[in-house]
Amino acid sequence: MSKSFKSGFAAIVGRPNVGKSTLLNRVLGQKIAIMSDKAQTTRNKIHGIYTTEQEQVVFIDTPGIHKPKHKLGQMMTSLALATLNEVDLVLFLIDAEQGYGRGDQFIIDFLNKTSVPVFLIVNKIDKVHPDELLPLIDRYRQLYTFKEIIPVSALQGQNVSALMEQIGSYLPEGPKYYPEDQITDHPERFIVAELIREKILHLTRDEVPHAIAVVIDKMKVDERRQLTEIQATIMVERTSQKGIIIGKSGSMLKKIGTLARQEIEALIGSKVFLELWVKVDKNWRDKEEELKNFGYTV
Ligand code: GDP
Ligand code: MG
Ligand code: K
Repeated sequence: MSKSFKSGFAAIVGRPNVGKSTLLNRVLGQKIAIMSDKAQTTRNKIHGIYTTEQEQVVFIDTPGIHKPKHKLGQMMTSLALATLNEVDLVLFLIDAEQGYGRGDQFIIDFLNKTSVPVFLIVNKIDKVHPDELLPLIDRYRQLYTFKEIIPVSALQGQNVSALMEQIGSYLPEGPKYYPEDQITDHPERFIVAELIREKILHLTRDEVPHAIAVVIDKMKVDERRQLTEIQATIMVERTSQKGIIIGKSGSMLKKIGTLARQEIEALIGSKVFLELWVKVDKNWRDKEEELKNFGYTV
């Protein structure tokens, strides 16, 4: 019997130059080194997708968690907070040599507003004497209750496989969001899924919990008809939720589709043919125990 597949989203946060990109490169291999330079997204930016036989981790960046520099700062901050509440795990990276800095407090204030499990990743251990690690870790421990504290060297690779193992143990059961050979995402694809999800959450208010996922099954440009064909599946865990999302004679699904399509068209600058499916998958987010362990109220 094979174990069930686990998957989830991990946000990587930390001050500039602590080694976030280096860690991702290390975890994902060379291929990720050149990331798409496509338009900046207002929300999450996928950095990379790590897939093994048993699990898939989607690493995302949360832009708003850096100290706001511009007028949009406030909005970005609340978006980042929303993001952090939706991921399965936060990896908070620090630089063992630099130690504590003011930027860290900004991030910790953020973390204090969420209930998501957070790992403290003490990076660049190759640059310090082991004796220096404990006092540093103690300092951070006083500021926040981390689920795990893992010293690594992203550059040299020490302890990175142990980190991946720990990440795996915190992932809920879930689907393979992306094909195993895909290590990065078209930003558009991700935003499209997010836009659809946003419409659902908005239109159904509290009737449908956050335990839904939108998976883009197909996104293809039809040159001849000059439009983009998109097929997406909305995954819910109960039949009753499916009913709410479809609505009377399909009215809710139609509303979701129309609103999402308008925004997607504006985003990608092309006409869109959007087909939405709703699928009940009991295993999807069937992990109340785990969520409770993490401090969520279900
Ligand atoms: P980011 O801004 O957080 O994405 O940081 P980067 O990944 O760009 O790393 C900033 C600098 O720190 C680069 O020069 C990296 O080579 C260096 N760096 C990252 N991780 C390590 C590490 O584990 N050990 C050492 N010695 N240097 C590192
Ligand atoms: Mg970077
Ligand atoms: K970054």
